[in-house]
Amino acid sequence: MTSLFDPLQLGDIALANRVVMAPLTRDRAAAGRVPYALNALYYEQRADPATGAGLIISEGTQIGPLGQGYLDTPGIYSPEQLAGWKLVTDAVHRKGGKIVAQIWHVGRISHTSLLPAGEQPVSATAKIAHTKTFTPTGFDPVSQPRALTTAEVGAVVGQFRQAARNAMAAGFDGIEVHGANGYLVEQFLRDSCNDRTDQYGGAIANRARFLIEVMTAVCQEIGPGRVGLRLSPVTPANDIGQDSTPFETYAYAVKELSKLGFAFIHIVEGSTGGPRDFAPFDFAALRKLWSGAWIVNNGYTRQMALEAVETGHADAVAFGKFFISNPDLGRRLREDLVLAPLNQKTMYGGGAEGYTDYAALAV
Ligand code: 8OZ
Repeated sequence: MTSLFDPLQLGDIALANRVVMAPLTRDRAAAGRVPYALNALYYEQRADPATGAGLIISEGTQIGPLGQGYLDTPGIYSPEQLAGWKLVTDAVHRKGGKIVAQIWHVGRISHTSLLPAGEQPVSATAKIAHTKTFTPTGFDPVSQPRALTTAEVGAVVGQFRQAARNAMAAGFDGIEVHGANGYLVEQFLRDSCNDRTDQYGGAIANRARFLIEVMTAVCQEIGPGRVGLRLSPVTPANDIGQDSTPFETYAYAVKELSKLGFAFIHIVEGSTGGPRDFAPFDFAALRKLWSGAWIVNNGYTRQMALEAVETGHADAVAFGKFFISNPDLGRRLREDLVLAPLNQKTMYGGGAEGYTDYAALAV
C-alpha cells in the first residue's frame, strides 16, 4: 500500500514524499513585484522534505503587468523578478527541496490602481465580477474589465510560454499553470462567464481552447515532464458562477490535455477554502480521464490525506493554511504531532510577522 510519506515521481521531478505545499498568495513581494530575502526564508523553512514538503508550489506569480490582481504579488516577467526568484529556488534546493512556480493571470479580478496607467483589467468578457480585491487603499471592488481581442488572446498564450521559460531560468523545477479559482483560464472555460463569439467562445471545445493552447505552449517550451495544472471544476471563487455542464466541460478539457502527457493535475475539490461538497461533481470519474499524477487539495486533514493516498484516490495531497502556521508540517503529519493554529490577520501583506515567525517543533 502506498503511503503519503512515500516518494513520488512527478513527471521528471522526483519527490521525497507526497506532502505538497499548496500555492498561497501572501502579498509580500518587494517594490517592482520582486521576491526578496524574506520570501526566500519563508520557502526555505518549508523546503526540507524530512520535515516540510515533498513539493512546494509557489504562490501565484503573474506572467505580466496585466496579470496582477492584488497588491504586492510577485511577477515572473522582469529580470529583477527572476533574480528574486533565484534567491527562493536556491534556498529551497539547498535544503534538498523541490519547487515549481505557479504562473498566473487574474483576468478580470483586478483593479486599475494595480495596473499600468490607463489600462483596465482584461478577460474573456467585458462583464464585471461582483467581488473585491486588495489594492493600495484597502479592499475594493474590482474594476470594469474589457474583453481581449482574438489577437490579444494569442499574445497572452505567449506570455504564459515566456513565464514558463523564465521559471526555468530562475531555477524552478517546473511550473503549475493557475487554471483555478475564477481567474483568466476559468473566465474562458466556463459559460457562466465567457460570452465570446470568436473561436474562444461558445461550444466547450472553443471555451477550452485558451487553456489547451496555454498548456501546449508551456509543454513545448520546458517539456511536459515539468508541467502541471491547477483546476477547480465547481469553485464559486471570485464570482465565476457555475458552468451549465461542469462535468462535460472539465472532462473535455482533461481528455484533451491527457494527450499532452504533462506531469500532474492539481484539483481543488469543492469550494476553494470552503465546503468540499459545495456542488455535486464526480472527481473520481474526472481522474479516470487523466494520464498523469493527480494531486488533491481543499480541507484535507491528516486522516483524510493518509486515506487519500492509501486508497489511491490521489497520488499526493496539497495543504495550504496548515503550511502557513506549520513550517514542519511534513514531520507533524508523519509523527501525528499537534498542529499550530493560523493567525488569519497576518495572511496577506506585511513582513515577517505571521510569515517567517511560525516555529518548527523542537527536535
Ligand atoms: C486568496 C487571496 C488572493 C488570491 C487564489 C491566488 O484563490 C488566489 C488568492 C487567494 O487562487
